[in-house]
Amino acid sequence: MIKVIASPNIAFIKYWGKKEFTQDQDRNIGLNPSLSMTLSRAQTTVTCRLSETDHFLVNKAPVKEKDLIKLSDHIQRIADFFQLPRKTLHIESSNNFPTGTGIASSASAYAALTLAISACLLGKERFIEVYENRLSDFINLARRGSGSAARSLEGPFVYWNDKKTQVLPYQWKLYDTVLIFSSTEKKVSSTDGHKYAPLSPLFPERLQKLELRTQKLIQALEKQNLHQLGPLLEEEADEMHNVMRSSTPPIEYQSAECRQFLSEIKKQAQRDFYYTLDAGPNVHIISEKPVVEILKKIMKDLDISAEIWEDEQGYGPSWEFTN
Ligand code: 2P0
Repeated sequence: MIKVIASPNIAFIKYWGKKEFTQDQDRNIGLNPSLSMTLSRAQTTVTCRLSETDHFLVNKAPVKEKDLIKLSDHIQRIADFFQLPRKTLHIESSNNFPTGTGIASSASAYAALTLAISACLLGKERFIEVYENRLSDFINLARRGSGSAARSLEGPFVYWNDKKTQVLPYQWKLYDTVLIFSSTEKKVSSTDGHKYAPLSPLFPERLQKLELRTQKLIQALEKQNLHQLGPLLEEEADEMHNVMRSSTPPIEYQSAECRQFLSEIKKQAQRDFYYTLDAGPNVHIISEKPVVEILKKIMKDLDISAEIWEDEQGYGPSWEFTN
């Protein structure tokens, strides 16, 4: 049996809008390069072993129909890639963080699932050989399961362009404090959102601007300059949400409380924390020091509340074989 632990990542430059594809190997490639920070405290744990029949559990419950099809396809994809027979597997996946809440569970899930399924099909020796020499094979397989998973196999700062990822050579301890304003599942899935994004009139201009924004953001990471990084994070998150709002059909992921919180912190001229957002109403606050007490005070003054998840940068998955 193998046990794999992987963490989600928070995108600083977003993957929102993907290339059309005809072959599965070209699935889930962004229309622009993206860049993220891998987290560490939020974790998906996947165990996998050979079994007489397929048996899949997510957070201790049988997997839902649509996820079952996706997972079965992923096992077949991995078997095909390594030219191995598709075996039946017992897989259990669980998250230590609230699922479907804007902490990207599909990234950590498909990063962990890809490694765990591959280990079961390949066997220990071949798995280690591929992991050490051709990690990009696993990264590309994870990406075909869910695009953002390509950025969760390494850390902390991962640049993803087309079929390649690159870990940026910078060490900078950053916190991500997530304000979970809503834990209900989003009405429009990310996969549908990606399809609608290029239909926004803002999208062509966004693609033009992104290269410069990404360069500046990389410079900020290199210099460890939070006040250079922060405004770029916020510009990028706002732009993605404006693309969502103006796509066809339009999508509004932010809630009233989320907007209230954002407009309050935008008023503050001097701050040592900055926001970014995923495809949801929850706010990710990036800082160099813990800021949870400051955030609680702001929410108290606004008379709003949120569940808080405190996270920080991480270095990618860990795994162990057990008997
Ligand atoms: C990102 N998101 O870069 C962006 C920002 C959400 C907002 O990647 O269809 O779950 O599985 O490839 O990876 C969410 O999209 O979509 C996402 P699929 P995924 O993190």
